[in-house]
Amino acid sequence: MKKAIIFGITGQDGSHLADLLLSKNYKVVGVVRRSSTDTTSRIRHLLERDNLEIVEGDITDSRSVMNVLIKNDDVDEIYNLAAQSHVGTSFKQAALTWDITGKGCMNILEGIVDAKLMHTRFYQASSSEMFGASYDVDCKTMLKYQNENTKFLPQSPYAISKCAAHYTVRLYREAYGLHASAGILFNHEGPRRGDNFVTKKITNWIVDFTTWLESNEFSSCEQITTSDEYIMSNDRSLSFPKLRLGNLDACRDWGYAGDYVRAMWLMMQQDEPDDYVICTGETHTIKDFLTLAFKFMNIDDWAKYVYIDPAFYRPAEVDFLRGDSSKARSKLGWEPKCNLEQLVSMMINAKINEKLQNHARSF
Ligand code: NDP
Ligand code: GDR
Repeated sequence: MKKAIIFGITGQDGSHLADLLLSKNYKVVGVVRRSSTDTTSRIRHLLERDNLEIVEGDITDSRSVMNVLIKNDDVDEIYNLAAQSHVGTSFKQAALTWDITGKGCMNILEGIVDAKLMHTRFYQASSSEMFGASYDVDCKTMLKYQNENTKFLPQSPYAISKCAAHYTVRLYREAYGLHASAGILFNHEGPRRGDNFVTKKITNWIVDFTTWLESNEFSSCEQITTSDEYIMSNDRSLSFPKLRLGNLDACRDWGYAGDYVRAMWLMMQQDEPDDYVICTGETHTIKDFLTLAFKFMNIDDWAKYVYIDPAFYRPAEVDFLRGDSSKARSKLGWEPKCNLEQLVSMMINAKINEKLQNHARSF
């Protein structure tokens, strides 16, 4: 039986990766940091599994990382998915982001070398944010894209930390001969996405708004009106806050998280370590995402329900991301299965089901 350690198992990707590895009969050790409240909601369905062990640890604390490695010196694969992963937050907590997202990776790699786990394979969660303001242009189609050869021009403390971790992986691979790979993953979402990322914010809001309309027996949008920041009944006795968002013009290459953890695992099965771009190859603006999501409510004019809040603008933005995953497709045989329409519908339906279950539990 293979053994894997997942740093970041309580996160979106960590939970999907745990599902995948357990389905492949791995023994999984999940590292969870101490918190005053429970953070295991995304892996609750796995907690009773015999092959899953949860241990306490924090990647900013090299001693705690070392303890996990020494106790599991028969580990085959280590996945570092732990990070302060919110780009906007990284501008407000830059040093913390550096400690976790940048130095945390080095703590694990140092631990692997010090504990002499030279047989162990290592995966680092690198990010398309590392490209920042940079892209290449296909001279035939004139389309912009990023692949493994595109230079990095990071636009946030998060992206700078990810670049540092990415270069550390390359250095430790070359200097110590480690089987260390980095997946340069473009945005990937799903029902388990954190609530303050833009796709989850939009899909959650749509379900909450629909519930508000239904609970007040508004059968059509003609029975409501809007003010600057609120949606209201025509007599103004009832109100619901508009969807508050920042920059709607940025382009992102969005895929489904469940597809992307398959790529992580495939990288770990290769004879040689390497870096791979993982993406769909399609790009859409936040406005496109809004159009698709509001279609679910049969609303065309989403702009009436959105309030642009400067608080959600970032000091620097990544305007355009569209990946080229040709290398992963040819070398790993990987391709995404879920398109953007399916992703939007999956996220909205999951939120509706979650609400229904919570409602049923309250009776
Ligand atoms: P999440 O924010 O959902 O999960 C982050 C995980 O890291 C959580 O389990 C969190 O624990 C854990 N963590 C944070 N700080 C520490 C720490 N000091 N010690 C140990 N664990 C810690 O991120 P995702 O699952 O979306 O992303 C996984 C990784 O992939 C991240 O590194 C992210 O930066 C990267 N990435 C993500 C992309 C995406 O689109 N999702 C795209 C490209 C890269 P807790 O539950 O306690 O907060
Ligand atoms: P991103 O994802 O920064 O690409 O990082 P996010 O969903 O936060 O932002 C995407 C784009 O939407 C714009 N935006 C808003 N974003 C948020 N969060 N909230 C808003 O209200 C809002 N309004 C507009 C943003 O400005 C941005 O342009 C994600 C994370 O998972 C990273 O960890 C990962 O590395 C990258 O994807 C690839």
